[in-house]
Amino acid sequence: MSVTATGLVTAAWRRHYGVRLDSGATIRCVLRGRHLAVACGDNVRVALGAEGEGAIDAVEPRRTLFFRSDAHREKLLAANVTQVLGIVAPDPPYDDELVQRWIIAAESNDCAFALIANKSDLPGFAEIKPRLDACRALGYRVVPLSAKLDASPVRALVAGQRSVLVGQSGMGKSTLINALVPEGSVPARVGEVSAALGAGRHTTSETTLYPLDAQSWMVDSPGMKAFGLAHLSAEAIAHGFVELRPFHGKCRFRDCRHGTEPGCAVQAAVERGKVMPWRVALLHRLLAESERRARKW
Ligand SMILES: Nc1nc2c(ncn2[C@@H]2O[C@H](COP(=O)(O)OP(=O)(O)OP(=O)(O)O)[C@@H](O)[C@H]2O)c(=O)[nH]1
Ligand SMILES: [Mg+2]
Ligand SMILES: [Zn+2]
Repeated sequence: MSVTATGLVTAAWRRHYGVRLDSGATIRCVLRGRHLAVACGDNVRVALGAEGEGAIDAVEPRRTLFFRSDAHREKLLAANVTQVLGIVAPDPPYDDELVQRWIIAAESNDCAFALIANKSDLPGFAEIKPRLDACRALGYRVVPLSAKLDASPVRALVAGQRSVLVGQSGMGKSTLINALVPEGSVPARVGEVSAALGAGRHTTSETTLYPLDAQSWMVDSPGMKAFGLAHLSAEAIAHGFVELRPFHGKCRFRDCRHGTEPGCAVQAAVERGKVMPWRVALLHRLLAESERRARKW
């Protein structure tokens, strides 16, 4: 008879996992069963092997599951998180569309979202301020800081929370995590931004959970260039637009797509300056993506 234990998934690298058992030891595990999908932050049951390794054979029900997807596959980033933290910086240049997609994914999980604006010590920081304000205007917290010099502005935000940190390569995810983890814990690897590529060389290739204190942890994820929302329904996408929620059911047509339909409450709000036109354009783009996918299936 095999011995079983329970624990928390603290590292995920392809089909290999690190699990911190309730006893305190961390062991390497594989998955038992092709149907299982596991992410950092999952509470799992492990069948212990003779060599100090284990096989994950069951996953506890999750509160949330944060992942991205394209037409072919899903990439799990973290389970049971309470908040999604996006991180951007003036260098390498960052992509606003990615930020928007994190927001929609966070909202679909009923997770809080906040944006960390890193590298405030760089001279180019002032130039990204208008873009940060656009995120603030939607009601999301934006925390400017220099992870390299002082990570304290983010401490109150992560206290008591289970967070996943997402961002393009080179934005400073691992640097920030290293500044937040308690003294003596294993540091995350930090890379040099490759100037030749104008973008960060990918330094972090696995997803790792770092305990911050007894109540809080944070997941460091590999840098991403895209964030597919192929798993979200049209309803979930629309739900992700917080500022459009008050107009739900207020258009003349029940199935209004908030395009050129007469009596559209959303377009009326755009005209009054209450809703940003680029957000409605984003909604249309994401809905079109979702429809193309539905036709394929
Ligand atoms: N000037 C400045 N540089 C920073 C700051 N934070 C991080 N960096 C630098 O940015 C580079 C990338 O940092 P990482 O922490 O490895 O970035 P990452 O987001 O983890 O990158 P991936 O693991 O590739 O996704 C490193 O050279 C850091 O030293 C900051 O606040 N200011
Ligand atoms: Mg990293
Ligand atoms: Zn409408």
